[in-house]
Amino acid sequence: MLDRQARIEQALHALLPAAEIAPSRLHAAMRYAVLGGGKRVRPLLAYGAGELAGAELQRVDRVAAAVEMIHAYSLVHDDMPAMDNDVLRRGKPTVHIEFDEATALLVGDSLQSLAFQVIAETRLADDAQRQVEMIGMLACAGGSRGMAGGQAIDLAATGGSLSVPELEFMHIHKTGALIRASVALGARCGSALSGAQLDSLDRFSKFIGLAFQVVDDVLDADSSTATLGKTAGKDADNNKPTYVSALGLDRARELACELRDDALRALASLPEGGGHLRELADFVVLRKF
Ligand code: GRG
Repeated sequence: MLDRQARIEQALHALLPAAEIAPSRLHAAMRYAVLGGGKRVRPLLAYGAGELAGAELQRVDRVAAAVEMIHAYSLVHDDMPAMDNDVLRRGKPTVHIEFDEATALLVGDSLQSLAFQVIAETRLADDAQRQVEMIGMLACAGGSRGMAGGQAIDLAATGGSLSVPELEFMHIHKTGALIRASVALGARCGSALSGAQLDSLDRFSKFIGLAFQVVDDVLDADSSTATLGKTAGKDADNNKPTYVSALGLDRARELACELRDDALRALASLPEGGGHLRELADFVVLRKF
C-alpha cells in the first residue's frame, strides 16, 4: 500500500498543472485539493485490479489518477456552503475556506476535465475501442446515473428518513459508482482476465463500495474530528439518514463485515484469490479514518 500510495502521489504531482503556470491561483488550488492527503482508496483499488489483469503500471497510474481527481473534485464541491458546508477536509481547511467559493467551483470543474484528459491522451488499453469504453465508464460513474445522482438523492433525503434499500440505492450511486469504476478501469488496462472474471471483479467492487459507505457512517458517528481529519458527527447534526441511524452502530458494524465477506467470496475465481484486493477489502472495513 505504501508503495502504491507513493506512486499515485508522484503521478498526481506530475499530471496536475504546476502552480507557477497561469492561472496560478486556480492551479495552486487544484494541487491543494488533490496532493498530500487522503487514503487513496480508489487508486489502490485500480492498482489491485490492474495487477490481476497483468496491466502495465504506467497505464494504471493514469486511471488511478483520473479516479482520484474525480473523487477530489466531488469532495471540494461537497464541502461548499450550497452542499455540506464544511470547513475541514483531510486535516486542513476546505478549498473554499483556504481560497474562495468561486475558486472551489472552478477547481472541481477543472479536476473533472483533467481526469478525462488524463485517460484520453495516451494509450491505456490494447484495443482502442476498449479505451473508448473506459472513458464512457468514468463518465457514467461521475454523472447523474452515478455519483452526482447519488449526491442529489442524498441532498433530497436530508432531514427525512430512508429505508435500508433506499439507503443502499443512494450509496450505490453516490459512493459506489466511482469505486466500481476504479476497479473496472484498472482491470481494463490489462488483458489477462476473462469476461466472467471481470464480472466477478464487478461484484467485488459493488460489495466493497457499500461496505466503504457503511464504515464511513460508523466512523462519522463513532470517531473524532482529529482522527478523521474532517468534522465528525455531521450526519446526526444534519439529520441525515445513515446506516447508523437506520440500523444502530452494532448492526452497522456487522453489516460492514458481512459485505466484506461477500466481496471476498466474489474474488474466489480470480488469480491469486484476488491478490491485493483481498487486503484492500480488509483495509476498507478495518480503517480508523
Ligand atoms: C459534489 C457531485 C458531487 C458529489 C459528492 C463523494 C461525495 C459526492 C461526497 C462526499 C461526502 C461523503 C462523506 C461521502 C461518503 C463517502 C466518501 C466519499 C467519503 C470520503 O472518501 P474517502 O474516505 O476520503 O476515501 P479520502 O480523504 O481518504 O480520499
